[in-house]
Amino acid sequence: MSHPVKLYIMKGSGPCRAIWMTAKALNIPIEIIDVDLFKGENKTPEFLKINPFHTVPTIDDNGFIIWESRAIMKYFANKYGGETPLYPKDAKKRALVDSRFDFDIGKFYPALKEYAYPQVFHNKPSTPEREKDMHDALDNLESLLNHSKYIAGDQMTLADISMFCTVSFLWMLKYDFVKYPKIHAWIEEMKKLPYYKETNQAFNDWMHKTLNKGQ
Ligand SMILES: N[C@@H](CCC(=O)N[C@@H](CS)C(=O)NCC(=O)O)C(=O)O
Repeated sequence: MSHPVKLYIMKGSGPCRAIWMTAKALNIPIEIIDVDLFKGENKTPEFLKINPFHTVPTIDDNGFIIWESRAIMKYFANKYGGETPLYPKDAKKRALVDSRFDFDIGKFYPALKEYAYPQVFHNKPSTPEREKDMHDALDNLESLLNHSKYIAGDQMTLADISMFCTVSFLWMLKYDFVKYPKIHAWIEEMKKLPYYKETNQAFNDWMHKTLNKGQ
């Protein structure tokens, strides 16, 4: 008998939200196992046996274990998605989606990490160089959205979910997207997804708690 897919996640984390949103989008039966990084639950011998890299998200699909959110999202679509437009089978359409996934992990996320993490986690100001890299990545994203409603065409794909979860970390800085009207509109569109609220509640709660503390 097949069991629900076990998602080892910390609910507020970006990549964890991304795989949770994907599971919801594809109606995959799941069991959530909370892993609290602040309590070191990703470094216990039990968890290290599952994922020696000690990262979340990690999934266990009836004995098949894999980590790295983008690989998990693609696995979900390949295994459970059928003909889903979220990860099209057509080679060219899929290449576009993969290209956006790579832009997310290869350029946008590193710029965001350098720019935002020191401010959010260590209360350290940013530097002009980091700001420039962040703006450059945001300009790239805005230009994609100048050409189409979503980042890989006029239909939403898994790359939008992944990118949305990355970009939303900027809310922690009360980031003003006024310079980026297309990104702003796209964020508002993504928030309308029926599973947005449930899967992003913990992040939004954490953000409000953190921001209120700083006031
Ligand atoms: N590229 C990975 C990043 C995973 C990652 O770094 N997750 C963080 C939480 S957001 C984590 O588990 N950190 C704990 C650690 O690295 O020990 C993905 O997309 O899944």
